[in-house]
Amino acid sequence: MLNQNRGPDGVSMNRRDFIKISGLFGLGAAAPAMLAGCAARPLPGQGEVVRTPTFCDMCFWKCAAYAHIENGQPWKIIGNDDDLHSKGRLCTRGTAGMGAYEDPDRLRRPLIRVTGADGLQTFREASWDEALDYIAERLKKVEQRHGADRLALLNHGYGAHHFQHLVRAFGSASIAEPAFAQCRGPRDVGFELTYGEVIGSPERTDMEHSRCIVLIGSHIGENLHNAQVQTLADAMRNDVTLITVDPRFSVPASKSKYWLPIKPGTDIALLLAWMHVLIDEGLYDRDYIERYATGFEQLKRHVARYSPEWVYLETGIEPETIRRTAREMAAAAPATLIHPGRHTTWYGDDTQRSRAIAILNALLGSWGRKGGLYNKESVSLPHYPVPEYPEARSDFRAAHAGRFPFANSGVTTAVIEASVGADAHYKAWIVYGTNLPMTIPGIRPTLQAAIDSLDLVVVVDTMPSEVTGYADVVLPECTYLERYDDLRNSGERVPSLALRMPVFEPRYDSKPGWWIAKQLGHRLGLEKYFPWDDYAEVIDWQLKQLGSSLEEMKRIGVKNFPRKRPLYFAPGQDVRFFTPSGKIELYSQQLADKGFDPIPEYTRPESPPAGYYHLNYGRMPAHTFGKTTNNHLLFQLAPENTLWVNPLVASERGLVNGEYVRLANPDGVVSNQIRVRVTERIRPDSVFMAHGFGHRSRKLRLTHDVGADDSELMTRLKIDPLMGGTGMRGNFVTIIKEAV
Ligand SMILES: Nc1nc2c(c(=O)[nH]1)N[C@H]1C(S)=C(S)[C@@H](COP(=O)(O)OP(=O)(O)OC[C@H]3O[C@@H](n4cnc5c(=O)[nH]c(N)nc54)[C@H](O)[C@@H]3O)O[C@H]1N2
Ligand SMILES: Nc1nc2c(c(=O)[nH]1)N[C@H]1C(S)=C(S)[C@@H](COP(=O)(O)OP(=O)(O)OC[C@H]3O[C@@H](n4cnc5c(=O)[nH]c(N)nc54)[C@H](O)[C@@H]3O)O[C@H]1N2
Ligand code: SF4
Ligand SMILES: [Mo]
Repeated sequence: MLNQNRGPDGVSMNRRDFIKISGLFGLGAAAPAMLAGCAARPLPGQGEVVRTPTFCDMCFWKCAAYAHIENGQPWKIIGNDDDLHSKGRLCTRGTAGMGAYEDPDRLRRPLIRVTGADGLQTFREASWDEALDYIAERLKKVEQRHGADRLALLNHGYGAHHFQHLVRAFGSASIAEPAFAQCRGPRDVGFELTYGEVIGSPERTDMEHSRCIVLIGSHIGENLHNAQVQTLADAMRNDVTLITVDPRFSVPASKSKYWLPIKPGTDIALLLAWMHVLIDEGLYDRDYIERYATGFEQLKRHVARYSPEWVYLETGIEPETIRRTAREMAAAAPATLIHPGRHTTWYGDDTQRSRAIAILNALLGSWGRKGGLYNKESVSLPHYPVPEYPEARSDFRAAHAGRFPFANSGVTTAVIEASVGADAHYKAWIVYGTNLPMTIPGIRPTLQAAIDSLDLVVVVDTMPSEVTGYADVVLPECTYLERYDDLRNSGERVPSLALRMPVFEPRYDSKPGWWIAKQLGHRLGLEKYFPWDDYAEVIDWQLKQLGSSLEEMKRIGVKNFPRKRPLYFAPGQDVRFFTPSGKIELYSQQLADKGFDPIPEYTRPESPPAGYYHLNYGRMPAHTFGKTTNNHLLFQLAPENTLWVNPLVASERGLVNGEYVRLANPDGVVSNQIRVRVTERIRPDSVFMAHGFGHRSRKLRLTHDVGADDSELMTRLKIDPLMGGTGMRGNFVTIIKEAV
């Protein structure tokens, strides 16, 4: 195997060169061919229509839906009216699900990396049997030589459950997903330290009943997580007082009573000043704090020095605005929600910022109260009986090497680092549904080094995303519209189950994740963990334990269940929180014991060097990261990202609306071209772009090289010492004008 890494002249090459060859999949060249399936169709709804329930996978919100096929052809996907989680509606991306199914650039057959006589590495197509045998043989070698715990799973998305099961059955507990270290980890750890519980997904925000909502970042409306948008709209219909803290005039900022265009990175100072005002003016919920919280006196002493006047100098937010907004929050409490956010890996002090948000909510008495953060509940769904997993010799903490004491989940970057070198802990990876090079900023050199060291890299994906170029074996999964997955059972207001089942037969030679995991399991001698022929049996068994059945769910798609516990605390109710003290911990002894600030402290962020701007990034409504940019339906709506530039910057640099520029960072990285959008909606010290563009994979023929990739420009990362989060916002860029 190692011989593959040497050229014919013995010159050492990268162990795995990134394979850029286009046209590997035996496709015709013309991308517009994809539209053929949609052409010349008679009026929709006239033919024979088949309606199949599913839940959406275009992002991670999982809205229940019905897919319609007419005369055997894809027609439309619409929301399921019985689904309280989506309120029966889909967003733009959800309705474009057929575009994922129809994408002609999809992975079609298993691929195995080979080195040609000329030393050039490429993929060759293989049968499933060959690809699976190849993987199983190498995994067995890893197990014999090093132990099963040396396999890591890097995963994202709902279908990953099948591979988590496989990896656990094999004997590894090293599982990491970008949803932790690149997304909501700091928030969930910050809230767990404070309340003993995470916020989780979907967020337990009771916005429809809120009378005051504070959004810090959280650009809901551009961030299109369905029910978040709808309940924010409900709140606005009810005349909620909306306060948005964002350096950019975001969509919710435009709907707000107060927009606080904060200096980037200074949010903790603002949060501490709000606490200062609430305590100083006696506006906090005294009864709630006395009953439920511990550490108030320490908090009071701590925030005394964060006066609005001092904080104004840091944040640029006028003292009077800080006071007035704090009073608005108090007037509406406890129906005041300081939104916990979701993508919270910003400046490296993110767990502490999330702690500050958690503490502010406590002062307002909003946790467990109507209009604040409700008690979430899921369905008690029995697990299909399989044997206990073997005890893994080590888990993901082996990768952390004593760092990140509050990481309750694998840190992707740490797992990747712990895979570099001959003595590395990890020897094999399965990568499922995550496009590591674009998802984890700053990782490319380490990723290449890890790939060079590992004995086996398997990538399971639907598309020829950049990550597939690093694999030894690429396994083509079919899309969510062609498979069963586990029932959706997320904790929220009303417990519910939703069904995902095949709408179509898998296209090409792609296969469902459950089938791939089972086939690998059998080859690894783990048959007893996969005692089903079809995953439908598992779902049917689970449903029957609850008095329902697959048969019923195929008709209704979603089933709502009664709650067993109240949604909110009763007045004066005794509550024991799952923290060490049993109370809401305003002061955290757990943090103090590990040498961290027990109450959040503010540290001044770095300012951009002369001629540089903060690199700000976020979502655009029409796309989910990089995974939908090649979808022809969404491409038509939003083909590229743009660079938001303040008019002052535009005039200083002679930039005009619509022209292409490049961005350069202080480490010499230069981006793809990106189109300028001149707008007052961004501060002059920052530029903004949506994440998910600038794909380098030539096999993504629509979106290849279109727009710029924020990840490439993020070479300076601030790692959260508490839990390993990748702080991405401390990066600066300058603008290079370019004649096109
Ligand atoms: N359409 C669409 N919707 C999505 C997704 C998608 O890909 N596409 N992804 C989903 C996922 S997984 C996530 S995690 C969420 C992420 O969505 P959010 O959790 O809303 O992301 P944030 O990073 O909080 O918000 C970005 C906002 O923060 C602002 N910002 C930048 N710097 C600062 C700062 O220093 N202080 C403050 N106060 N604000 C700042 C930016 O200007 C921008 O408006 O979106 C979800 N929704
Ligand atoms: N620079 C930068 N980095 C970020 C962010 C950012 O805003 N800027 N956001 C962060 C956040 S909040 C998050 S949550 C993460 C998201 O990180 P990822 O989940 O890695 O996001 P994507 O880039 O969309 O990659 C998804 C991959 O899954 C594949 N895929 C899609 N559907 C399926 C399927 O059904 N089965 C399989 N097997 N594969 C499938 C896609 O083809 C693609 O390769 O990124 C984080 N990283
Ligand atoms: S929010 Fe949109 S993309 Fe996400 S699951 Fe729901 S419909 Fe699909
Ligand atoms: Mo995320």
